Amino acid sequence: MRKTNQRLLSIALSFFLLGFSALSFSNENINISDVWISEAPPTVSIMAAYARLENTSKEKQTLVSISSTNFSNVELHLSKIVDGMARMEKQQTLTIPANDFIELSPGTYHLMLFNPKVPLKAGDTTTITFTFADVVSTTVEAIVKKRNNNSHEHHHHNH
Ligand SMILES: [Cu+2]
Repeated sequence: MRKTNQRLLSIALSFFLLGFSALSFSNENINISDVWISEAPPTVSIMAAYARLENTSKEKQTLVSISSTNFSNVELHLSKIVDGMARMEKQQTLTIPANDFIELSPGTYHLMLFNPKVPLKAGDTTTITFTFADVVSTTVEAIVKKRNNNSHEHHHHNH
């Protein structure tokens, strides 16, 4: 598990794009930064979002739910290549080891945002609330950006 996380982390880092605006929030346990939503055509009902989740505490922290007032629901997914095919699996929780971080980024962990109430285009912002077990919920601002790499798109994804 640990090894898998390390590999995913390095994949995540290789996708990491510099220059995100510093939209961040921290409490004593969790620091959430670089929260962004990939711009999608207005007809698309699912958007993908990414963030850096850092655990600054001495205990592991587990993300148990995510929500956004602008979307009907939010899921955490993990993209994987299975038999040469890109697939994603819904994750119920995500545990960040003590003093470690997990990057949600194209090709690995990501958030899927369903049914936007207000359409979002590049430059718009909305809020996303992250709830960790035993920690007060954290609401952060997310900015919509154009995706500037060629990783697989999410609108082929069926739910
Ligand atoms: Cu997904």
